[in-house]
Amino acid sequence: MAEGEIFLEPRVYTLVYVIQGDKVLLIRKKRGFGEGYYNGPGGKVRWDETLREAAIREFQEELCASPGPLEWRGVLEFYNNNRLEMIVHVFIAESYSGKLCESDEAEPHWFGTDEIPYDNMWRDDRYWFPLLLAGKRFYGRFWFRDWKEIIDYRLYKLENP
Ligand code: 6U4
Repeated sequence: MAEGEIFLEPRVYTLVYVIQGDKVLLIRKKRGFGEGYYNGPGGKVRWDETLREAAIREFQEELCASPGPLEWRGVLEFYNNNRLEMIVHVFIAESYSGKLCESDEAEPHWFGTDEIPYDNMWRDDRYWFPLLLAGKRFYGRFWFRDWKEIIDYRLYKLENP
């Protein structure tokens, strides 16, 4: 098979964090992958939409409201049992419009930036979230075993040239 014909299974996802002063908006996932964990709103990017369109759509589906202008902050690759499974683009917004709701998928919660609930988040978040809060851009690769423990990771800060 020619290289260009290889079909890649990993899917592309988005995550959006609204940061207002020293508060961050997280959701508690009520169902699906990562159920019970706090995370940003987000989900799978469809083939007919851009990353930003997907990030806005998922935010709206999960929280009823719409995010303000999105700033791209980083990309994360997640490997499970040595297979690349997810490529996740992380955005922040300083504002949102509309009224936040609880949906079937998610429950919104605000947290102080010094009280991020890492023990109830994906294991990788404790590594890269501080970079997000510090205003950095980043590229991270995380190798999970059975989606539970992290067996290795690399995290790079992306600096302006
Ligand atoms: P549907 O059922 O189609 O609405 P889908 O669009 O597949 O859901 P969902 O909710 O399964 O999306 O997406 C998973 C979300 O979890 C994405 O936003 C990416 C995020 N995610 C996955 N692994 C993560 C990890 N290790 N750390 C993290 N976020 C992760 O912080």
